[in-house]
Amino acid sequence: MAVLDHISSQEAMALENKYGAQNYHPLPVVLSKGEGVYVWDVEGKKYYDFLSAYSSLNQGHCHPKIVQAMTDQAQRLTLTSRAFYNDMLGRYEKYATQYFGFDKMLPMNSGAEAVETALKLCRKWAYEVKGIDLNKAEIIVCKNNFHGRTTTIISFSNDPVARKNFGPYTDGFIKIEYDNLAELEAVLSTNPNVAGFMAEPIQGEAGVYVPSEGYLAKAKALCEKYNVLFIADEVQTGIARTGKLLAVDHENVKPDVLILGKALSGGLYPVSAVMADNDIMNVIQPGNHGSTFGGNPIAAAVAIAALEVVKEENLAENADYLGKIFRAEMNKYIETSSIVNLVRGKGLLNAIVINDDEDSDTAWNICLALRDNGLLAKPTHGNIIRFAPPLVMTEEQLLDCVSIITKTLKEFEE
Ligand code: IF1
Repeated sequence: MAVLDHISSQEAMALENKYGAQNYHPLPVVLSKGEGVYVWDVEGKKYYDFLSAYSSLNQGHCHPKIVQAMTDQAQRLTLTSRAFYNDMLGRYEKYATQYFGFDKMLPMNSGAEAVETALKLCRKWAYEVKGIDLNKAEIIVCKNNFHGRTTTIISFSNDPVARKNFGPYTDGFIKIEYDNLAELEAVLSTNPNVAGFMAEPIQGEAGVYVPSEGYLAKAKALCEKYNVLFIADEVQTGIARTGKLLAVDHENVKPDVLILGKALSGGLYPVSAVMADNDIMNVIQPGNHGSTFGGNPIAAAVAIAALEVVKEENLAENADYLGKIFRAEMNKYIETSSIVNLVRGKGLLNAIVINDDEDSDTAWNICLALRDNGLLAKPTHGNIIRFAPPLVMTEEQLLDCVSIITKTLKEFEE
């Protein structure tokens, strides 16, 4: 069998099970084509994509403008490394820093790499600008966080599956309750070695936890009061997903350090970035940090196109408008549902909580039934199902998805 001969779903899954590390438990569906809000499996069945690769495909699958930018660049210059300049990186950096309102950016590839970059930047700023004693810097993070899977990042995770048997762990992190300003101030007011506070503006993997109104603004104010950097991880909530360009925009908060990834490339290429103003970013000097592919010409071309699409197609406004319809329709269903307790979210980052134990397989079985009914989604933790369609969805398509979801949930009603 030639490597790229057509294969069935069963054959594709068998190959992954035999030759691939088993670091995931995917929903049993094998995709071979994506276009806009739709994906097709290898047998040709069509689905709505209601996960968007965890908010990476905000612009929809294979957006023609971004594909064109990628293929044009791929025939011109793909990679130079940072040993030399190229004609794309500076233009991308200018466009993206002005787009988000920062002096400088440090381009990376994955979200976790950008998080690691932000942590290193925060520590170096602490020693060279704030004046914290060397190797004493502490960074505050929130319990139930998800910031990636590197050894340092899982060192401050409280998810046993992400942490177990990966020690020894990286020091220098303090965990507090999410959405708890009193605890944040208690740590800030008693610990002079705090360099930064990093948080997701909405905790995605934890189950789409939207913090109290004003939490982000008050947290930023506390960071200013104690000369601590507020680091916003917008890898999942950014790029119009929650109904604003950034989730922090709902509270008009400018973080000291902004972390972006996923939909920064529209899901076509690994592109991430850290943004900050000069008084912070200028602590980084040649040789301090980087990556072979960081800021490569294809990443630059793809990210520019992906960001242009967000504005040209009013994706934030659309996410806000459709998100309100989605939650209103789901709340109508929940009034008479015995299987769903609540719906929560902002823009088109939402989740429903299933009326069953965390360790039950009801949410998983609901996602299998959704698949059979033509819609793909996946549980986050146990009894929570995240719903995050591409932001290019139309109202008609959204209402079609709502009817698929409610029809499927009714199959599980008592
Ligand atoms: C997987 C969920 C998990 C993120 C935030 C950094 C990163 C992520 C706020 C790291 C990545 C992805 C990872 C992906 C599934 C998804 C995810 F939260 F979105 F649902 F795992 F928890 N900050 N989130 O959400 O970015 O290195 O992955 O590019 O690991 O399967 P990355």
